[in-house]
Amino acid sequence: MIKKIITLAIILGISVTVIGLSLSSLNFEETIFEDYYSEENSLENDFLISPDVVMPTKVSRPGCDIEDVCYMPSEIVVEKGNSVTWLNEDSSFHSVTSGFYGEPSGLFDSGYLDPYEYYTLSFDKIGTYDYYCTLHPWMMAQVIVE
Ligand SMILES: [Cu+2]
Repeated sequence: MIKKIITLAIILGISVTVIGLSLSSLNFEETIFEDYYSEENSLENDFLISPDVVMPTKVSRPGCDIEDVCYMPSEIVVEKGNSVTWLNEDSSFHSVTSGFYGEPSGLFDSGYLDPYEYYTLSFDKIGTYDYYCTLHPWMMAQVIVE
C-alpha cells in the first residue's frame, strides 16, 4: 500500500514538472517569435528607402580614409537630374557637406545627420562634387554627375 502511494506521488510529481516545463517553453517560443517579427518589420522599413551612399560604423575615428571607406561608395556616378540618398549607419553624427574640410564650397550641406538619418539631394548640373564631413576631417568622397 505504501509503495503504491509513493509510486503515485512520484508519477504525479513528474507529470506536474513536465506540464510546467512545456508551458514555460511555449511562452518562451512566443516571446522569441514576437521579437523576431518586430525586428524583421523594422528591417523591412529600412529597406523602403534604399540609400545610395552609406556612412558605415566607426568612421568617426581616423582610419577609414586609408581604404577610402568613410562614405561607401566613396565615388558615386549619377545621371544629371537624378538624386543621391545618404544614410548615416554610424552611432555618431556625420554630415554631407560640399567642398573640402576647411573649404566648404557652399553648394550643399546636410547639417549633422543623426544615426540612421537620411539625406537626399538631386543633382541637376554635370560635374564632380567633392564633399566631406564637418566633424571628421578624414571623411571625404565625391559625387560625379554625368
Ligand atoms: Cu563624420
